Amino acid sequence: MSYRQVLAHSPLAEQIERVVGFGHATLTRPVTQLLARTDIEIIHVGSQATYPVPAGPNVRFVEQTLLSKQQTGGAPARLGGLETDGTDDPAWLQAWQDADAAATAAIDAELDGSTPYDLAKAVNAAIPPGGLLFVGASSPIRDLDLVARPYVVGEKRLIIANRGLAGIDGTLSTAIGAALARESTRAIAYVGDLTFLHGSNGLLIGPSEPRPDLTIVIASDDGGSIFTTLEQGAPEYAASFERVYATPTGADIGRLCAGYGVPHQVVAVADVAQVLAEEVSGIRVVEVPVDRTRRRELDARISAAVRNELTP
Ligand SMILES: Cc1ncc(C[n+]2csc(CCOP(=O)(O)OP(=O)(O)O)c2C)c(N)n1
Ligand SMILES: [Mg+2]
Repeated sequence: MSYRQVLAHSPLAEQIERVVGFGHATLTRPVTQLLARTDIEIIHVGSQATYPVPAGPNVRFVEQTLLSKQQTGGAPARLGGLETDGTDDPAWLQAWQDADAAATAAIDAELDGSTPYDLAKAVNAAIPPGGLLFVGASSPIRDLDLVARPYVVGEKRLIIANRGLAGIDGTLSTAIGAALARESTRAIAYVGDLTFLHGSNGLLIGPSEPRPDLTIVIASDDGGSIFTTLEQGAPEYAASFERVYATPTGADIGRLCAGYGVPHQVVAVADVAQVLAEEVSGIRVVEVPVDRTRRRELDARISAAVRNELTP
């Protein structure tokens, strides 16, 4: 969903009067910036520990347990202001849905079928009802967040990630454990190359241990692409960027997989959908080369296109 682009570029954002938040929102800056505002009412189900910025006096924390009580039919609790007065204005929801549709179309028009966002779209579309998607930190989860299309409610896909402090460690082991617990031949782990390399020893599974059916999709750009989109990716730091932030490894992922006896193939973004539609037995690795050098420019183009589309 393009909500982060809509929040950043639509005049609708200025009309927000109240925010009700759940969970620990750390994924995108427009959301963090919204939660840092002090001129609107904010209700957060949780505490400062799950609030991504120091809460201002306009933030009210509500305990999760108060909500559960009401769901289970216990004594009606005052939910710290979560109640609404009167009926909702349907035009408000419609305006956001229209903005999302316009932004999504503008984003799609910037994608040429080979970008990391095209890969995220293919992964998103490959999860069938009942399937599992485990998403790695860094760019994959943000790319997916931007281009994922809503699924039909009730179809019960499980999409999970390790968040916490967004570590790239232990990701493969978590994904393998999750796939063991939720059997499906369409279990997919979608991770960056450094995330894969960091946790690659999770591929070492003893001969008498169970192995899940799991496809590990690697967005393979030889380094950390997320940093190209942040402050340190600015042209003035280019001289030290590769060594300090991108940290390319030159690792041969195919040979690494061979050492673990795990099948590996290199697949172009355009062919990912077809490969992910295959029935899978055991663990396999699908390495998808993507370009990180044009990512900063691509993100700038996407933002400009959405701004252009949503600015009256
Ligand atoms: C354990 C750990 N070490 C270091 C980091 C800092 N870090 C955040 S993103 C990232 C790069 C990840 O690269 P990759 O998995 O290839 O994803 P990309 O952004 O390239 O798609 C690093 C090193 C971290 N999050 N966790
Ligand atoms: Mg990478």
